[in-house]
Amino acid sequence: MLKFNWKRLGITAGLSLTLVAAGCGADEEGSDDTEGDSGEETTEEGSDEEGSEDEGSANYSEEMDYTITGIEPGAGVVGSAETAVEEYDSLNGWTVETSSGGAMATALGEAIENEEPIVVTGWSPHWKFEAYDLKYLEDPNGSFGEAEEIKTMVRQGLEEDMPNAYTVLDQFEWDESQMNSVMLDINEGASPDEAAADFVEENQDLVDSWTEGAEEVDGKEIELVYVEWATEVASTHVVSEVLSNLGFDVTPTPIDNAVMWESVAGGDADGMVAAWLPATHEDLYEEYKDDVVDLGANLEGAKIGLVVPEYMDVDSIEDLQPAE
Ligand code: PBE
Repeated sequence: MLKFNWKRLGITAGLSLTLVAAGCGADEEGSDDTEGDSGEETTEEGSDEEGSEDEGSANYSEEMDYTITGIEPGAGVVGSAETAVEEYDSLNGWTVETSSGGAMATALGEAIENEEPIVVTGWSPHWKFEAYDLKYLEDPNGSFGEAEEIKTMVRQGLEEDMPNAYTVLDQFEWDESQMNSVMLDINEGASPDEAAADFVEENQDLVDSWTEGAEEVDGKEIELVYVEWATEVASTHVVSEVLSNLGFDVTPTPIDNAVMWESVAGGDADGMVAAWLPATHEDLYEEYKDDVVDLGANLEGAKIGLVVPEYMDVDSIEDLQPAE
């Protein structure tokens, strides 16, 4: 404790120098920082971190208030993070703060701007890996599973009722870089509809492989459900665009994860392209697998885990420090 205080003192001295050197720039950076629980100390802490690159992970953990920045409570990755908190001694006393995928991305961007430590519940593909230098923390206990795939699930009876939509949903499959290009477009300001339309226009061969054997229809209604995660916004709008071009009247409906599964299983929605398996949505899959039709992977090599900025000197979940 004494050692720690001495270190803080050194950092504070360093900070004064940094502030002198940086002029009013440092003030500006801290002044619009309103997110998070760190309260009145946010500005100081942000600047601390800039002047103390050799700080150990003990200070990181305390600076983060032993908090993992999570997303929606219903997300599989949040459940896995809660499991990790139970399984890892290094996460003893930590909490998983839930919010939304968008709020997580904002918090991550702000932390990076200020070179502050942050641990988020992350997943890939995701534009954040293109936008920032990030790394997954190693997960020796396997709380976050291994490689995941994103699968397509449709309601029972869809094949008979809408064989052409079924064909497209069955054949829809792309890779990480293709999905990333749509996510990045949306992150840079395109609407999901615009980004999807551009992608479809520019990738006609790929799209032809999805629509092969499907015939045009005349305004038949179809509803696809999804959760507003960057990955699912991208995939759902691309598939919706392809179905619209075939003549379907498509409604993409954003809802909660559990409701997404439930509505496809109950036949209220026609399908979804957002099933993360085998680990992320394992519980939901177990609950609904007999009532949905599994059309297989639409993307291979997905992953979930705890993600930190590269500048943090931690490589494994075990490098974090428990709350005392
Ligand atoms: N995700 C993105 C979801 C699946 C897709 C990783 C945030 C989840 O954790 O359930």
